[in-house]
Amino acid sequence: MSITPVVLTIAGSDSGGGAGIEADIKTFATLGVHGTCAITSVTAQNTKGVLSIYDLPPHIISEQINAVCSDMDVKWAKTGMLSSAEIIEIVSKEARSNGLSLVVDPVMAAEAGGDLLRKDAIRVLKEKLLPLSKVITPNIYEARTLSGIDIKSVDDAKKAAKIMAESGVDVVIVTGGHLDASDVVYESASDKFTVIPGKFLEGGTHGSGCTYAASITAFLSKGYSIVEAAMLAKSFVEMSIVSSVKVGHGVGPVNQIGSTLKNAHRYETLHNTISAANILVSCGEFGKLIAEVGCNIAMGIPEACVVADVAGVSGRIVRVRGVPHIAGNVEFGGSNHVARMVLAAMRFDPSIRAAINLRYSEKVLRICRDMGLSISSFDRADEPDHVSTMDWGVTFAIENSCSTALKKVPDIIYDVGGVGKEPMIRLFGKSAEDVARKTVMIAELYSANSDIDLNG
Ligand code: PXL
Repeated sequence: MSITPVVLTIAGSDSGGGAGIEADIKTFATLGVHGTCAITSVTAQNTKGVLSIYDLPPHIISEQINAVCSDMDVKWAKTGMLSSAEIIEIVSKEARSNGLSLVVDPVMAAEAGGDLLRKDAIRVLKEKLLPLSKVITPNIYEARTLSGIDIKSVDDAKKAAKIMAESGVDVVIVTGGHLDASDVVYESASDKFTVIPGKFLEGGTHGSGCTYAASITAFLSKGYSIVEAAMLAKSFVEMSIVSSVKVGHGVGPVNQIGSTLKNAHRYETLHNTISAANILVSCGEFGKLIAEVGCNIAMGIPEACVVADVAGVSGRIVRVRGVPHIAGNVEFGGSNHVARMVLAAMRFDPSIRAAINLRYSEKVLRICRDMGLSISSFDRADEPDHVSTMDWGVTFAIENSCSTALKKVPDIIYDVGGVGKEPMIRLFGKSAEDVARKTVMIAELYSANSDIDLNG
């Protein structure tokens, strides 16, 4: 068993689940370290702002820190909201006595507004906590308060970092989310600056500062150097912003696990599609259902919105002397036509994530009907100019499949072709394996009922 680092966050709770302790613990879990916490204040908060704050008594904060540190081997800790001089004093004392290496996020205000640090506590923060800190991560407003420099450029951020380092902190990182998106890292021992460029991204930012400091703490606990940790933390925050969730009416919370989940979905989807392709080629009867243009089976990740989010067979499934063969590999972006059909179906029902195209015949349609599958169709003659046929055809067939406002994706959508266009049957389902299993049933019934062969 590998050793999981244990890290501690000493911070406030955000009832809205966006920032504070909640952001820190989600960050730690996503990055594979064990997160522990000492709660300093409870905030009643949502995406629109802070409604009220209740500070916990200092001895309870101290007992939480000692409970964790007396049992677990904690080296790195992170501080967030420390709202009063009294709290800063007790946290400084406990950090010192437990030998903690501190990453201090000098939190002063909430993203959506609301003071989180009393003005009279700033002096104590500078005098008691900063000298103990290994790393501090102020944004430009916090850096201005701590250094007296109004930051309008990277050069101003560098000047401010040097002034803040005079308090005894080893590394100052002025985060640039409110400037040009680049972070300035100042290592005081070597008097070295590193500027880490960034980009502004679409998405909610509530909790981005907490997530940044928590992720630096996690990376430092894993043994990365400070510049490596700062670069990794920056890209982690960027991914969390891109994946932010649309909840509430104010500033949307970042989503630390979004990108990890997307990767997990990609793995599951690829695996399912490979298994489906193998189910198909293990069925000899399936050869009879392969279209002239070949077949493809495709499946999208739950959040699919482009062809690259849909797995399919790069060279299609083809018939060689009557036997089905996988040509190419199952990969994301491997299918174009079937992927577009999947994307169109998912817009109506996100649970219908997979499809296959099959050789058209009246007999196959009849078997599908007898199996109780729902069927709809489109006519290429109705297709407007300058549209993707798959997108338009599937959308048309879904919209015309039932009269209710809530449209259901039919199991089967077919068209009888057009000039130079092969007629085709398309089967939809919740997963590629689901579609493959239904296809095998159709293929077996097709082979078993040669007497009702109309034109297939
Ligand atoms: O992002 C700073 C911050 C820290 N801690 C708590 C917060 C916030 C911002 O909203 O609520 C508890």
